[in-house]
Amino acid sequence: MSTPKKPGFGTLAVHAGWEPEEKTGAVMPPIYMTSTYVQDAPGQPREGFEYSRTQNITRFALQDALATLEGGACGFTFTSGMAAITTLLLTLKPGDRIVCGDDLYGGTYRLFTKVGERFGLRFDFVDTSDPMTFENLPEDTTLLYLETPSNPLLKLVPLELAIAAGHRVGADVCVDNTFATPALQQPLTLGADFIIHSTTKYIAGHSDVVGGALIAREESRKEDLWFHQNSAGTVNSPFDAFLTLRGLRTLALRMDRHCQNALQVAKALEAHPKVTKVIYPGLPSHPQHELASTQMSAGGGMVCFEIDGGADEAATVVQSLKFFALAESLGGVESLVELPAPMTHASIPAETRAALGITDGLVRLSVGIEDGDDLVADLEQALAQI
Ligand code: P1T
Repeated sequence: MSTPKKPGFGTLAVHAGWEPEEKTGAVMPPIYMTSTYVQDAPGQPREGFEYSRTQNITRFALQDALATLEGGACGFTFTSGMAAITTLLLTLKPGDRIVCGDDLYGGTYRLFTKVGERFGLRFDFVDTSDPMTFENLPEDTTLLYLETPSNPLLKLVPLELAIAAGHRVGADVCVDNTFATPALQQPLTLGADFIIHSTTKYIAGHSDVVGGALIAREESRKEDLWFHQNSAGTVNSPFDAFLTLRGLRTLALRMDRHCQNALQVAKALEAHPKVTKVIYPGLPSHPQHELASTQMSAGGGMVCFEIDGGADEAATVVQSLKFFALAESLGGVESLVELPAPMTHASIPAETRAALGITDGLVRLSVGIEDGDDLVADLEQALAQI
C-alpha cells in the first residue's frame, strides 16, 4: 500500500483541529460558553474538564488547528497577540537575554522595554535582516525573538541562518509569523522552536476579534506552556476562539488574494511619479527579494511606501483614500492604511524610529481582498490630491 499523501495547506486549513462531533455530526465546534464543569465526586472531573481557563473544547479546536497548520506539536491561544508574547516572557527568568529585531511591532517593543526590563529580562535590539548578526550572536542568548517580514519595514530574517545560530548558542528561537502566516512560511518546519501570532490579523481575517497564539515545535514544551497559560489566565474566550477558527478556514484563499492584490498595488505605486520608495518583499527592488523567493511562497499582503513630501502629504493621502480605511491593525478582508510613526509605532522613541527608517511620511497598507483595480484607482486618486 502506498503511504497517503499529506493533505495540502488549503485542505488542512479547512479541516484541522476538529472532526465532526460524534453525537450530532456538528461540522464546527459548539461554542462551549461555560466557566466550569460538574464533578461526580470531589476532585474527579469528567474527562479531565475542571475549569474553562484550563480546558475548553472550543479553544482546544482552535489551538489544535493552529498547531497543525504551523507544523507544530502543540498550540495555545490567548486574549491578544500581546497576551501570547507576555505568556512566552513569563516562561523566562530574571537575567535571561533576549536578542530581538530592531524593527518590531511597537507594542512588542513597549512590552519588552517598559515591562520585560522591569522584571530583569535583558533585550538586545539588533538588525535581524543582517546575516552578520547571527555570526556574532552572544553566547548567553536565551531567546532569539524574530519578526519576518518585520512590522512595519518588511525586513526579512534569513531564517535558516538565524535558527542554526540560535541553536548553536543554546537559545530557543521564536518567530512572530503574523505577517506571513503559515500559508506563506512555516518556520517550525525549518527548526524554530516557537511561533507567535496576533490572530487578530490574517488568521481570523475579518477585523472582528482580537487574539493571539503561541505554538511549539516539540510536544515536550506542552506542559510548561499550558502551565503558564493557565497560571497567567491569558486565555481567549470560547466565542473568540470560535470566530478565529471560522476565519481560519478560509486562510489559504484569502492569502492568495491578499498577495495578488499587494503585488499589483506595489507595482502601481513603484511606477507612480509621486512615490519615492516602495517596500514589498515580492518586488525585485526589495533588498531581500532573493531571500523572499526562497523562504516565502509569496510576498504577503503588506506594502509600505513613501511619498514625495513628508508627514503632511502622507496625511493628505491617507485621509483621501476611500477603500483603504485609516486604522491600526491589518490582515482583515478590507484594506487598511496607517502611518506607523504617529500610530502603531508611536511608542518607539522618535530618534530610534528615525534611525531605523520609520519616517513621518512612511505609509503602511494592509491590502485587502477587494478587486485589485479598485484599490489601485483609489491610491491614484488619493495621490492626485497632493
Ligand atoms: O494586537 P494584538 O493582537 O495584541 O497583537 C500584537 C501584535 C503582535 N505581533 C505583530 C507582528 C503585530 O503586528 C501585532 C499587532 N499589530 C498591530 C495592531 C498593527 O497595526 O501593526
